[in-house]
Amino acid sequence: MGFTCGMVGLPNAGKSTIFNALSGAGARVEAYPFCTIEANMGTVPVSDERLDRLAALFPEKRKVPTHLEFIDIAGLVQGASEGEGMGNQFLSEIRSVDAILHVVRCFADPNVAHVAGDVDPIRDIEIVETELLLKDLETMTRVRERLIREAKGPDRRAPARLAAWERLLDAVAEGVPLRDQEIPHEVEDLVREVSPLSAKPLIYVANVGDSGENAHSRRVAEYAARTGKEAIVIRGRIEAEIAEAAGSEEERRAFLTEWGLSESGLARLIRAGYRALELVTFFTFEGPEVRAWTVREGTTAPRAGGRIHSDFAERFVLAEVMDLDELVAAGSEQALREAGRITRAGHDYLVRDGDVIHFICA
Ligand SMILES: Nc1nc2c(ncn2[C@@H]2O[C@H](COP(=O)(O)OP(=O)(O)OP(=O)(O)O)[C@@H](O)[C@H]2O)c(=O)[nH]1
Ligand SMILES: [Mg+2]
Repeated sequence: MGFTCGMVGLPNAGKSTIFNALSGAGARVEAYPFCTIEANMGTVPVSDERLDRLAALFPEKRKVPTHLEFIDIAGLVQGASEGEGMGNQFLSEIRSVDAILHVVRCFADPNVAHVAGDVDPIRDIEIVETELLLKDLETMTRVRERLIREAKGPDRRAPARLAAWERLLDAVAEGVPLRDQEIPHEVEDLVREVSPLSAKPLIYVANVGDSGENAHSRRVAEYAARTGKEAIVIRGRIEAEIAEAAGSEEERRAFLTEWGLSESGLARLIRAGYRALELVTFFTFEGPEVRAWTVREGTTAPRAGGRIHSDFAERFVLAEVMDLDELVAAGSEQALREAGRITRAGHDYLVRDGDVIHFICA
């Protein structure tokens, strides 16, 4: 099970460009709208200096990073929820993603057409968000019909479910995304099952072009802050060019420095994705691999073990948990053990970001 971020935005916002930068997958980038017709999928290894430090203790082992998946979806236009543009098809493609990256055009370039005429990020955000809400409205209205039928049946809880659902639906109709609504417990499972688009965590990606932060991207940042979200500024084209040109990690760093960038926007984007999805990373050094893994915050030790091997969840006995910094400082597992700094954790232990875990199974 991976975690997937779906990229949405108007045509020519730079979704495929940023996707290319992320994945080096070489998705087609063109200066005319609707260049992306089929969704591109890419798996992006997440570089993490903690994994590097841990791997340095085990030079004989292979280093395996964790990864995030990205889906580059065709551009959305006004009326998409009714099938305009590439319409419904890609709205169904984002149904299955865990988080939405909303790429917003913040660069002016006369050579790159803008479907709405000029650069106006807030208007663009509102167009896209309206389409997502309209799609939810449609899906949720269908579910409401089912709930109406159920409310006439023998299930005594059904009328309360219907009432709760209708309250959510009414608010969506007024433009309130589900992520900003309190979800009544009667319909929590239903929201999970239906997975409405406006319930998914969302990050804005301001694509600023070559010269960095500008007035447009500042408006996006303000808008994001007002609505309790994050906005990441990315120089899409430069990052994509660097990703393509750099043969190695060192070369990539050198290019970034040359452009006056201390860190790639993509690294910041991945971290924002982790925050939005409330993900944590833990590490293992079983067998021939030193490895990073990703789970949701609040995952118990046996379930985290189940990520490695489905058996681990059932056969779980205990987890030996080490603090990565302490392990690196001690220099070896043995030294840490002698210092009495390995914690034995049971079934209820919730994995924390940065834990190094040795699973002991029956
Ligand atoms: N000047 C400039 N152009 C860019 C930048 N990012 C992307 N572009 C250009 O904008 C055009 C559209 O970029 P894409 O990445 O294909 O846009 P998209 O959002 O995937 O578009 P659709 O697939 O049609 O929805 C291409 O010509 C890109 O080279 C940028 O940072 N600066
Ligand atoms: Mg595209």
